[in-house]
Amino acid sequence: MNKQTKVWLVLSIALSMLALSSACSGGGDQKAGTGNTNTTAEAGPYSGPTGTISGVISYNGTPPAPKKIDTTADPVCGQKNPNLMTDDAIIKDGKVANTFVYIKEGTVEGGKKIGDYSWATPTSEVQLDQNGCHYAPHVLGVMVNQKLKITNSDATQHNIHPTPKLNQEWNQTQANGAPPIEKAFSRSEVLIPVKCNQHPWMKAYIGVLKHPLFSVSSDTGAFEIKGVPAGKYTVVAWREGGANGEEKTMEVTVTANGAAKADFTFGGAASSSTKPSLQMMPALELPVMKH
Ligand SMILES: [Cu+2]
Repeated sequence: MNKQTKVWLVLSIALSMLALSSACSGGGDQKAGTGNTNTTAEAGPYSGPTGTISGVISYNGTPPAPKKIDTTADPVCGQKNPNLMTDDAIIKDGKVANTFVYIKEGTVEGGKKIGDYSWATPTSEVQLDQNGCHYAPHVLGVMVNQKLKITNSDATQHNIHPTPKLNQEWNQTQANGAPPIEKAFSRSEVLIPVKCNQHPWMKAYIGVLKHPLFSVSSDTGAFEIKGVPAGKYTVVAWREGGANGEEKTMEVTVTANGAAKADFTFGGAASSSTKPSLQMMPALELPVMKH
């Protein structure tokens, strides 16, 4: 048979396997990419020993260069920030800023799941500023129901528009001099893209979690997550890139008062996931189904 027929054959087998597997799992699996732990049993607040997870986010190879943004659509932006650059890849000396690192799931010493514990909503708010027609910070984390305070430091109007999949979508205009907008997200979701309806280049990402075990890498690529219950976890590092960002995963063990290391590297061979998926179909290995 010719190549095209082969591709279609493999594709249709893969599709029927997919249909089978979702029938087996009962369709209740929502964990893909959300960090949702779907808690069923509450273990209350955690009070045992903790440690830290820290590391550095590196980039292997030549990173994409920032590009100058054309701000002619709004002269106020150009006046305040004449050299506005894209901030999807802030990579300096091979170290990656704005990577969202978080504990996705895992087991606390003693056997309970991390998602079974409850965490108090911080009374402090997290700020998202619009300054120079640019969101600052570019990537941030909040806890479920924690207050997000959005400010406008520009002499122009912005329109903040998060586009979540699990939370309520909204968009709101914030004029020059308008008071802060206060919002919160009621469900965990990693991550929610935020855009500005006035300035198409403005983008931010908000990670929403039920626990405080997350961090964003700084300009040196460094991050630290404090107060992690002793246990064994899946730690995810997410950075902007492609349609939905890029993710790296690592199993990390945290001991009482211990300092666990988790260094992540993006770039290089990691770019293989950007190939069109159909191109990879003929080489697809069919999984063995377990029922
Ligand atoms: Cu704007």
